[in-house]
Amino acid sequence: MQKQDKHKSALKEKKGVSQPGITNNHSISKLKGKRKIQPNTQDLINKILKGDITALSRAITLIESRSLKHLEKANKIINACLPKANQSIRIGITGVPGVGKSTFIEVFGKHLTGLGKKVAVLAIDPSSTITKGSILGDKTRMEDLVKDKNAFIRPSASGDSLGGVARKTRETIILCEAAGFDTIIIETVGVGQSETAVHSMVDFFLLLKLAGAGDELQGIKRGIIEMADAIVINKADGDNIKRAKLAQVEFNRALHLYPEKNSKWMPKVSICSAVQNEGVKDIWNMILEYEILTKQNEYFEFKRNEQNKFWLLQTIETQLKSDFFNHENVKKELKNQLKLIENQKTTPFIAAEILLNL
Ligand SMILES: Nc1nc2c(ncn2[C@@H]2O[C@H](COP(=O)(O)OP(=O)(O)OP(=O)(O)O)[C@@H](O)[C@H]2O)c(=O)[nH]1
Ligand SMILES: [Mg+2]
Repeated sequence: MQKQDKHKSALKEKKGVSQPGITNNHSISKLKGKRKIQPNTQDLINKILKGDITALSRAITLIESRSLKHLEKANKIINACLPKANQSIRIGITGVPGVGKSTFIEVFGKHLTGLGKKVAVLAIDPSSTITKGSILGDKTRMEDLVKDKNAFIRPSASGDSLGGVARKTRETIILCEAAGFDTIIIETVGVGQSETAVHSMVDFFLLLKLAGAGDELQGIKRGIIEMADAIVINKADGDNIKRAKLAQVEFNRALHLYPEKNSKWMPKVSICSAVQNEGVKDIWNMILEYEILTKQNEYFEFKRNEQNKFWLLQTIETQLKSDFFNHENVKKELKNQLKLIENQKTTPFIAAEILLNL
């Protein structure tokens, strides 16, 4: 673009002419009116407890906010919701990208709402901490479920760390339960530590798999098999059925090699086709079976208690860490100590001690 002569600029103003203040009363009252719409905490609580989805979404946004004021509000809401939470079954679903999680959840969720259940779908997406994207960005893959008035789908919260995202998800679970959602589904891609995070907040953990080339147990993390209450081989349709059945046999054999779980539940392997809606109902029946067994032997309560203890410790750890690193003196001295380490004038241990003593 050619450089404009500054005297010809359209932005030029005459000397001595200043902008008038805002004197438009209509605009002022409109602005004030908008401010009033800002949700009042008690109002939000009342509405959430009545199952109002808009209020629920707003409260979740407060949980996800970085503003201290919002977080204070969020904490009030969570506290008020806590007594109404807990009446649900929480199901974790994991599997590699493309295995069919979204497709499965859509069909599974529709089946549940068909049974009169209220289903909330949340996600933990470790990649979202980097890309700020989300697993459920593909809400379109859940077209029918999105439209269902008994379903609530919330894309993954983004944050700096998996721990932060996980905390927000746990708090979101509480709000959803208080709003009357009795089935909570938490989806995650099997990347990094996200499965462990999801495992520590659900009652039932389901691993979606594809039938491979007969070497099913290759390349699957041992830990994840130990966490799974069910392995479901998806895409068991067309030419794939035979392979899926073979994989089922092989996984079953492998699972029997693992020691009995504290829950006394023997993990099950089943096959399904999310696309053709085959075998999806059976998976719900399996989860019900699990619920009956573990409520009878009291493992269900026990596990939730253990999870709460775990999250208490986690929360303290996170809080201490953030308090420490946000401390003014620490911030200053940390730079100093890092320099000293760079110049080999101190050791990490001495530096740490100095910082911790601050
Ligand atoms: N043949 C067949 N295809 C399926 C089945 N389930 C899902 N698909 C297809 O597999 C592809 C991936 O499905 P998604 O549901 O998006 O998979 P996802 O696990 O949610 O993937 P990410 O969100 O990327 O982690 C889509 O093209 C689906 O249509 C199934 O049961 N059979
Ligand atoms: Mg998906």
